[in-house]
Amino acid sequence: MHAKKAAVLLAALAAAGVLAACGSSDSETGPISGQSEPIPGKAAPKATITVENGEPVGGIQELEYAAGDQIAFRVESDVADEIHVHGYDLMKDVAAGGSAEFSFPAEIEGIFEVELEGRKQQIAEIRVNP
Ligand SMILES: [Cu+2]
Repeated sequence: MHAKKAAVLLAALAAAGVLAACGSSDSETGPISGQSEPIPGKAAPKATITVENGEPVGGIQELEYAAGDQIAFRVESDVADEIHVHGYDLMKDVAAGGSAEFSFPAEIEGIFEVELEGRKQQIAEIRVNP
């Protein structure tokens, strides 16, 4: 009787643990993918998104990659804001008249917004094809 009750309790705890772990640590995230150097010849040319008066010059920039590519772009902005890459959930501050650079592997497929978070202004769209 007691043993069975304990087993049920353990199962419940295990289930709760799985739920609690959701979102915090992703087991799919590779071990040392942090500062991966762009591979010469493989890396796409680095795009530059210029922001003037808080808006992307030439409209929302479309950046297209294949899964596994290195996504690399630079934002030059005349306004201070925080740049948010959706999907990959990367954030970087940019100062007025400053720039911010992003470089990360295209490991999530789909279409993702890049946004000036404070202004809720989309500046680019990243498309990662399978
Ligand atoms: Cu955002």
